[in-house]
Amino acid sequence: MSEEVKMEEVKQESGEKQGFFRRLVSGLTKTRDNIISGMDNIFSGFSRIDEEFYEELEEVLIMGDLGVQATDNILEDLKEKVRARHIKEPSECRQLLIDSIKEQMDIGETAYEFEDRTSVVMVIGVNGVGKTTTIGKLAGKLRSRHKKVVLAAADTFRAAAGEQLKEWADRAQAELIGGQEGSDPASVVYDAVAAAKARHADVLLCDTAGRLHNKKNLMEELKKMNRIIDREFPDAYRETLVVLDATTGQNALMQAKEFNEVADITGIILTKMDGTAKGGIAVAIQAELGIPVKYIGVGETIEDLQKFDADEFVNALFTTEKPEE
Ligand SMILES: Nc1nc2c(ncn2[C@@H]2O[C@H](COP(=O)(O)OP(=O)(O)O)[C@@H](O)[C@H]2O)c(=O)[nH]1
Ligand SMILES: [Mg+2]
Repeated sequence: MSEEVKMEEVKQESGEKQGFFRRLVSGLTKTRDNIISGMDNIFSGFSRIDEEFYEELEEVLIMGDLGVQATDNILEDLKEKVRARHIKEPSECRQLLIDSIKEQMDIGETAYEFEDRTSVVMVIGVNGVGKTTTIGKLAGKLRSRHKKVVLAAADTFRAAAGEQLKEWADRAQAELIGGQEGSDPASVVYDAVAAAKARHADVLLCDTAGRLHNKKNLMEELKKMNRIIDREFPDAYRETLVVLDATTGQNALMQAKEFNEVADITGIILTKMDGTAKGGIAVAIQAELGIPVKYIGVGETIEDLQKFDADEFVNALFTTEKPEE
């Protein structure tokens, strides 16, 4: 890669980072207002650290959609730190709490390995969560890094789904492999794998139909698609991402659990983080399932997909700085 291209990438990454923080700060306004005002009331309202103090904190964290599991872990960790460091002032707990949430959210270095390997990415999730949109955004992101991308329109349930993906493919300048409405999604995946191999594509992204109401069907369909990829493309690096709509809060957590039962999920994409009051769900999902949140959607355009950065996320959740927009 030339120096120029490298510089361009670095610039893009750091610009992306600033944008990420700004959008998060504005997107998380409602969540933050709920959590922070609740917390700051506690930090200023209590003169000592006692059971009641912890109980109030617990309530605020659960109300903020962080979930029971994450809240328990965070409070255990906080209590431990308070004990070990002989902390007496409630206000000193603020930073400890932030650190503890960051520790909860930290994901490994390997989370984005697929972006730089020859890989097949299955994208699953219920209807309307943003699968097709996210695939379009992800394709755009990969294309801007000069990756060759093929999209499989394996949601053959509705004709509109294929057309929608076609628009995204054109926008991102990726190749699309589709099938007739009602055709077998596995055969679309088969064709897409053949195309990806023939064109030496870097990444194959598979859009799927979002039917969770019949678990057995869904499981069979996913298995069939996975078998084809295993057989036809054994060397490909594999990724199965579940897309969840952050605005649905605890429902998103339930969906993640159900999909986790039928597929080997390697990551989560949380969409609609712009303007949701339930951003805390990112913490809950990661704590309860141990599956990393890899990207978040913060709007409807091709630029509106960001890598999930736990540090930035927690900072945005607790910042007192006002969004510029
Ligand atoms: N505000 C916002 N809307 C989104 C986001 N991601 C998807 N959407 C919208 O959600 C709706 C459903 O998206 P779609 O990709 O068709 O969902 P699918 O059924 O899972 O494929 C569309 O109107 C998208 O524009 C996001 O991050 N933010
Ligand atoms: Mg779709």
